[in-house]
Amino acid sequence: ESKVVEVDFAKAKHGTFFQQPPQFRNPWTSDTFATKLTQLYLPKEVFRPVTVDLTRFGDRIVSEIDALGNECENYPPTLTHFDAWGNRIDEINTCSAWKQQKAISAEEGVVAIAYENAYREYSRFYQVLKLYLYAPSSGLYSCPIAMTDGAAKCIKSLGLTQQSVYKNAFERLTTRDASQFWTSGQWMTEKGGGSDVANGTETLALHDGDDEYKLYGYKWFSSATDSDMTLTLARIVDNDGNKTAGTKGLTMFYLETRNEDTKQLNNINVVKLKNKLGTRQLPTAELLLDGTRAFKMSNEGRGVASIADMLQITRLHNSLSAVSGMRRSLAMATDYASKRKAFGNTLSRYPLHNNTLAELEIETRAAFVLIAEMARLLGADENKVGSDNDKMILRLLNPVVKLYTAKQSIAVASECLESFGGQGYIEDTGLPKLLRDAQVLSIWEGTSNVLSLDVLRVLNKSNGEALVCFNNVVNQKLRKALTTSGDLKSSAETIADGLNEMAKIIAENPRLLESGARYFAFSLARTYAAAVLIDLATKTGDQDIVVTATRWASQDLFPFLTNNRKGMFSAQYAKENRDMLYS
Ligand code: UCC
Ligand code: FAD
Repeated sequence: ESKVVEVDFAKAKHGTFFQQPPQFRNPWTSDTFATKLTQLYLPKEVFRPVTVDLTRFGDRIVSEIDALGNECENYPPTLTHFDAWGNRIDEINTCSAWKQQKAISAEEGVVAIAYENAYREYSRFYQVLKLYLYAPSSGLYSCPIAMTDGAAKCIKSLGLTQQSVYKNAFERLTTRDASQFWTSGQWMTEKGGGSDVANGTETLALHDGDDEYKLYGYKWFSSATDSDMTLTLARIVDNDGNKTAGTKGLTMFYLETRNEDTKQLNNINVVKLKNKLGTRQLPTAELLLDGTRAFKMSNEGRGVASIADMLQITRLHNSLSAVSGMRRSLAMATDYASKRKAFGNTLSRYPLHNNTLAELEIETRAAFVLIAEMARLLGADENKVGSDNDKMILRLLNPVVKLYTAKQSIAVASECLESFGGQGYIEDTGLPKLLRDAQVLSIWEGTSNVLSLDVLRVLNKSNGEALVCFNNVVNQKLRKALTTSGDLKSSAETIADGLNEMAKIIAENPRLLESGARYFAFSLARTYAAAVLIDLATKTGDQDIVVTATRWASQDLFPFLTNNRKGMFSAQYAKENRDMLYS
């Protein structure tokens, strides 16, 4: 007689094992490194109210905002060209979660904080922290927020906050009142070139009285096209039909996307929505401007130089988004490692797995240091408490930090996905979008190479003074460590020697920078982060920071020197490249 044996799959349809998913915790209180560093950067009387707000906001992100962010991913925007009666309407339809993100951004003051300036030179730091928590849960609403902040900064820099149309725009961009809040676009890229804007811009501006113009052109990439206004570039045509080529022919314009009374689009055709690898939450469109009413905002021919104020801000937002993406991916990966078992143990018990994650942790910490420094320097500059050195470093580090953090965020997101095994590749875990959305960060707002060339622009414009200033500032941060002993001292010596060698090589042969610009920028990013970490480690003696500093500084901090030794920036190498690639 056969015995009935109960086996696990006898009745179950899906097996009996269910993996505990990673848990998303308050991104502020769970981020021990960010909270520790913030206490070192902010005076106590500022830290206290800021951490109260960030703790509350962190809870709101977990309980409410993150789900809205996922909804934005799951319900991407669509475009309706015609209504039922054949009228051209070009309506961009966004989900309700996207609209709620707009209201949340206003209420939480993610732009306003910087302009209310309640904590003076620390206000930018506070704003950057808030955005750092918000970005990965914002469903890419962080993108319009970046451009909104950039537009407000532009209006302020040009001294226009009290004037005509700009007064209303500035108040709306920086308000906390959701019913009044406006977002801005940034329409720079045309088909002929997004990097070389000066030669790529075909859009023409015809004078229409006073500062008013009508714009005709085709904007090839315009994100968050549901924005209320935008800043853009165009070439003014004079009464004889003449226009100036290149940078000198470009002027910056302000325009509102809809007519205030009729709510009709401002002679803008939304030709199509882009079909993108990531950032699917975000309506990115091709736009035809067909007599769009606009106001000349910059002096004639100063378009690129004027919109650079916007770039300074949007590139900072890009950097903080990169770092927050790294932190979010890693937070999920470490939580998962403590739950997922393989070969009898949780992953967190395997030194090999931990080595992999710890490298990402060090990378993320160094990247956080870079954005903390950017926030500190920008706040100081805006409140006129920074030195001339600070101003120079702010300008130099802006492209450096953007390009470096963007690149690292892609690598970190990719490795974190792998740490989930197959689940990292599965859409409804929400993980793949972390990689998709990271990939854009090194493309928009200037690609890695174009930003490396911007670093050279800073050196050239300052006659090399920027590099001297950089070396001085870094050496200053190393001073204390150089008087101690042990790992921190030897790291400091390596950096000081490397900086000298790099400066000498460049002085002898500046042309090496033409092909070495990217590795040069990487070297600046790595050494700057190392110097700040070493400085903090020596000043505080905090073991966690000492370990971070020592590990960070033990990698190749000078890829420019390493690759120069290989002859990578030589004419011979360049010729071999051409033969290899295009033969
Ligand atoms: O991608 C975009 C939006 C994406 C969505 C928003 C995401 C926000 C982050 C979200 C996070 C989730 S908008 C498109 C962005 N496009 C770019 O970034 C363009 C990339 N290309 C460049 O950056 C190029 O280097 C150009 C366009 C700036 C090069 O133009 P030119 O005309 O060839 O450059 P010039 O002749 O060297 O510079 C003209 C003037 C000079 O000033 P003056 O005349 O006083 O000597 C430069 O010093 O502009 C000044 N200038 C700058 N000033 C040029 N770049 C800068 C700068 N970065 N800062 C200050
Ligand atoms: P190109 O300029 O053609 O560059 C191609 C490659 O050549 C790049 O790798 C670049 O690094 C390299 N390169 C170019 N010049 C040099 C050089 N001198 N030396 C070495 N390498 C070089 N733009 C807007 O204006 N507004 C927006 O809202 C906006 N939203 C976007 C949203 C998304 C999702 C994307 C993907 C792009 C968006 N862009 C937007 C456009 C973006 O800013 C441009 O794509 C970007 O600046 C690069 O320009 P390009 O595409 O013309 O590339």
